[in-house]
Order: sequence, then C-alpha cells, then structure tokens
Amino acid sequence: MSGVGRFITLEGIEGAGKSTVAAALTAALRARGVSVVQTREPGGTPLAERLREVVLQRGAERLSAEAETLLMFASRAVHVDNLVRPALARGEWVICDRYTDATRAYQGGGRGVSADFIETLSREVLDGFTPDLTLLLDLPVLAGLGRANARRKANGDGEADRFESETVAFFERVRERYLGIAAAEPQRVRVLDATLPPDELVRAALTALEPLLANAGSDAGSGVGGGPR
Ligand code: Z5A
Repeated sequence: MSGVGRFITLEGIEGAGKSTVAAALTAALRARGVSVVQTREPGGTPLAERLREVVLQRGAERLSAEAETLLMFASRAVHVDNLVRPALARGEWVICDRYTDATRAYQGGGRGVSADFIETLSREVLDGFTPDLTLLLDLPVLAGLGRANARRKANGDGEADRFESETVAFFERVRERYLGIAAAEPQRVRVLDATLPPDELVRAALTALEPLLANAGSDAGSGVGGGPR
C-alpha cells in the first residue's frame, strides 16, 4: 500500500514492552501491505548509534543533565534528517522506540532539566517535528524494572548503563511526567495498559492505529500530531 507516511512513537519506562510492541506492530502493518521502517532512539542510523553509545555508557567523567539532553537532541537530529523524514517522504510508516517525549520524561521529569530548554531545542533543532501518534505503554515502575532486570539476568548482560542504574524514585518521576504529557495532549498520546499480556497489548496498540490506517492515502496532512514536517 502506498500513501501517506505516518510517524508513530512508543514511549514508557524501562521494561514497559516497547521493543516487543514495536516489532509486533511492524509485522502486523507489513502483513497489511504497509511499508514500515522500525527504528529507535537514541540511535537509528550509524552516526546516531555512535552517539547512543556515548550517552548511555557510564564513564569516569561527569555528564551534566543538560549535556545529556544536548546529546539526545544531537542523535535525534541526525536520525530525523537521515532516516525519519526521508522514509515519511517516500510514504512509509516509521515506528520509533522513543522520541522527544523520552527527553521530556527522563531529562525533564527524571533529572530536572527545564521544560523551556527542552522545548527550545525541539523547536530550534527539529522545527517542532511531532509524531502523528504516540503510544504510551504505562505500568507501575517496580513491574517495569522487574521485567528489565529479569531480562538482563537471562541474557547475562554486564554492567548497567547510566539509566539502568537509576533509582526507583527517578523512574517514578519519569512515569509521572509521561502521564502528564498524555493528559496535556490526549489527541496525540494514547495511554495503553502495559500490564496486559503481550498479545493483548499488541491488539490494543493496533486498535489505536486503526484511524490512521483507515485514512492512509486519503490525505496529505501532517497527521493528528500536527507538528511541522
Ligand atoms: N533516553 C533518555 O533518557 N532520553 C531520551 O530522549 C531517549 C532515551 C530517546 C535507552 O535505553 C535509554 O535512553 C532509556 C531512556 C534513555 N533508558 N531507560 N530506562 P534502551 O533503549 O536500551 O532501553 P529501553 O528503552 O528502556 O527499553 P527496554 O528496557 O528494552 O524496555 P522495552 O523495550 O520497553 O521492553 P521490552 O524489551 O519489549 O521488554 C522487556 C522485557 O519484558 C522482555 O523480557 C519482554 O519479554 C518482557 N515483556 C515485554 N512485554 C511484556 C508484557 N506485556 N508482559 C510481560 N512481559 C513483557
């Protein structure tokens, strides 16, 4: 199916199930003939993935919350310019694991970076480029961290990165900020119950996409998000 490209983002705390849902949505959309690019942030292109390593790895030097925010936006700018916008211009859908809401929630809510700083960067660096739809996978912090820890143990993963080593209180602030964003932008952000089993959660995510699928190819607008393209 060719038509209007759509930019869909998945958000939530660690262990919410974003990667699982992203993969299932990509497969389900492709089965319906939609061209889909699945990607993630920070990262998504070779240079943006290098920036991801820089920002996630714990090192000896202090990285201020503002510097962390700048690195997130540097990676995002590379990703949007080289992958997201070109895919949308070709009429493809982009399913992206995290985007600017993650900066609002983690750097803003979690680390206390000012909303003004983040919104200025979003405007100046990305021209306010906004998803058509954001699915917020919400679940209690301890449940998310429990899943993430179980997966790390099962995979024999090494040292926790700079976010995985954060406190429960940090993730509570992140979750609260996410829910605040959803309350402020209910048209763009749909909250899904991420305590549901994976197949039910994926069904709920697909239901949320239906209005965009129904309109695919019938308009040339910028979608429900309404941000500049
Ligand atoms: N970050 C930031 O601070 N600012 C920004 O602007 C951006 C990012 C863009 C990226 O880490 C870090 O960067 C992230 C925020 C920060 N750190 N944190 N926290 P990442 O990409 O490596 O990790 P993540 O984004 O947190 O993803 P994750 O831990 O991989 O979680 P997930 O993708 O949401 O979950 P999952 O991998 O699909 O599932 C986790 C486990 O739970 C796995 O074993 C599944 O089998 C299981 N699972 C999944 N769904 C379910 C359901 N529904 N029921 C039960 N079990 C489930």
